[in-house]
Amino acid sequence: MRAMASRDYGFGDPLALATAETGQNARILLVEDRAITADRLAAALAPYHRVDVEPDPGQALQRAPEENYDVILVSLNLAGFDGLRLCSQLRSLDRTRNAAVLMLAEADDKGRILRGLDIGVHDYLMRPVDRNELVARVRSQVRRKRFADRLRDSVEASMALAITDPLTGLHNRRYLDAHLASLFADAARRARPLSLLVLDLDRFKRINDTYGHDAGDEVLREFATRVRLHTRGIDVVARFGGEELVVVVPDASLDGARAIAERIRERIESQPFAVHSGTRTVPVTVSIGVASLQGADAGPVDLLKRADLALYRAKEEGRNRVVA
Ligand code: GH3
Ligand code: MG
Ligand code: MG
Ligand code: MG
Repeated sequence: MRAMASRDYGFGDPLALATAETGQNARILLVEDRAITADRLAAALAPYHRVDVEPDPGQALQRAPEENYDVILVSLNLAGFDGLRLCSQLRSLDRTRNAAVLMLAEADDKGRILRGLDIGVHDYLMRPVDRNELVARVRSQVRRKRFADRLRDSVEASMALAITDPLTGLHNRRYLDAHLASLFADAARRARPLSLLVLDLDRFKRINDTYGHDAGDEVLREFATRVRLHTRGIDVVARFGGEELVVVVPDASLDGARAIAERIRERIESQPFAVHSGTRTVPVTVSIGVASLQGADAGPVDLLKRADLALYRAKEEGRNRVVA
């Protein structure tokens, strides 16, 4: 049975926001195998929420991770099944652990109620369930859950910001520093090669001086796009400094990495970069230093140092080239 709430208001609708604020219009799963009770509880919640009823605990466990419920009400007294076990599974599954779980209990369930609260079940209701109390307790859980969802979203967003370069959208140096060591350890453990490219635009200062700083920014963004286009998903591309990128290439030998670097160098040189919103183009070239993991390397810092030395030689030898 599915009882629909009043109206399905669109996102951004002030009325929808108002109902969200008051902890209403939530998605609720009621796991109850007594049909009369299930109907009565669903009817009490239906004016405010979207309610699904599921009498079978096995089905409930399959359904819950797919449907993203806000609140799951679980009867502790299902025929031949301990509802507490379902509560515990819902609390531990990745896809359901953010839902609020409430137990429907009877007077002699005191022990299981305490165990339930102990494993993180949010609240409980005693039978016979009072309609007003049901509505109030569900609303308070919806409010708490929405607050927790918002908090989690904003924490995730600021974590993403902390490791992203705002101009290019690439990973920043902080991310590279944090991940290079683990990529290094991973390669050593699997006895696989690991290579690193340091890319630095040639005479970039001149581009800034000639076309302006904004045009320089446009060139940097396009530089990042092209490098990403010519690397794989598992390669880590990071903005290391001003006009300097680092690419970490797992599983690539020195020869393989040199070939990747040469392809990137060629893709930068062959197609002039659009600046001033596409009204003119600028020729750009890049120099690239390449180094690969060697038994003698003490750590990622050595690898970076060798790639940087190779880059220095590429500049010395006339720029627009790859040195490995
Ligand atoms: P080389 O071939 O030796 O690398 O010469 P270069 O001019 O590229 O090297 P240099 O390191 O002297 O200049 C790098 C310039 O990059 C200087 C700095 O103003 C510019 N730069 C650094 N970050 C940014 C940025 O975010 N935007 C723009 N537009 N320019 C930047
Ligand atoms: Mg420089
Ligand atoms: Mg440069
Ligand atoms: Mg530089």
